[in-house]
Amino acid sequence: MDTPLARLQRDAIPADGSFADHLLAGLAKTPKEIACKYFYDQAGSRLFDQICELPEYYQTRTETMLLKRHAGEIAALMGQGVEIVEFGAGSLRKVRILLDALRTPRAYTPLDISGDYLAEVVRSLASDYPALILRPLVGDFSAALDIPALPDITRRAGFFPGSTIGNFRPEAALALLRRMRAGLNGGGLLIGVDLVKDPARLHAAYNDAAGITALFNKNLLARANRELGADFDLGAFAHYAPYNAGAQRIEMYLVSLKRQRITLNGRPVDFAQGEPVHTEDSHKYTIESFREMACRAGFNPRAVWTDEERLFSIHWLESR
Ligand code: AVI
Repeated sequence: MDTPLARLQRDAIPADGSFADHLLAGLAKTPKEIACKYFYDQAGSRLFDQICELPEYYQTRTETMLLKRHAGEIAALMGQGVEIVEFGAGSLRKVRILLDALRTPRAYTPLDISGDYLAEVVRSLASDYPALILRPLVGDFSAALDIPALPDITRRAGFFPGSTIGNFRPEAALALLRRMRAGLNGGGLLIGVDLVKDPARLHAAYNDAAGITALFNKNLLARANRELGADFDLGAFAHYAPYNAGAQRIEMYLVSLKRQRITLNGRPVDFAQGEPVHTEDSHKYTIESFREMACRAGFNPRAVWTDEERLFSIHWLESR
């Protein structure tokens, strides 16, 4: 029998038409922008999975290696009989490493905006971990994270891998960490954070030779064509992803290669030649700058694990 999906917040699921409204509002701004959460429809999620396998995209394999290498230590810090709350639930492979190392976790609560995705996650875990309480929650972690306690489970540990924290501006990242801390009821947080490094290495990770990141970026326009009957010519926009060393972040844009007018939901939108549309930021931290932000969010940073090249880090933060 399928595990029922509960909603964490009322209105957690975006209303139909919200992509159209947000797109029109974002393209009416100067400079133009499209929120990065719209990358992840089915096609975009598939492209993101391909990104994670790219030779240039060191993040996923480094984080996975670190989780495997330190799984025993992480399990000891999380403790027996814990409920793991995963924010985003996008990385089943990663949570399985934790579940296997913990041996006796009591419950797994994946929180995700996509009910379809959650249903799939739960189906695939239920048979492999029959004793585990699975409690999928449809929710938006940009809203309050008031997660009800499960009967008889007192320990909670958060899991937020993949350096998704980097896709939030520093003030929003701080607010998110604070909300997570509140939602964990005194439990700790295991979080993956991509590190500041040679700009050439960062540049390559977002400008791969196979052009998959470009397709991922342009999927925003392809999605508008599919869902909203827009008429974007994907060949008339360029993927542009420079590293801004001052702000320590990759910035992603779609740049209009010519003066053009497109039609979106029956409305015209004009682009000048060379006009950028901002689509994503991916902030990088030093171990120290991230620990400092975690302190400001009310955590005590404890263990941190990194690889020999210091490409990526995983932090265990305890609630203060
Ligand atoms: C999901 N997030 C952490 C990815 C990143 O690296 O910022 C999204 C991504 N954008 C382009 N490549 C990957």
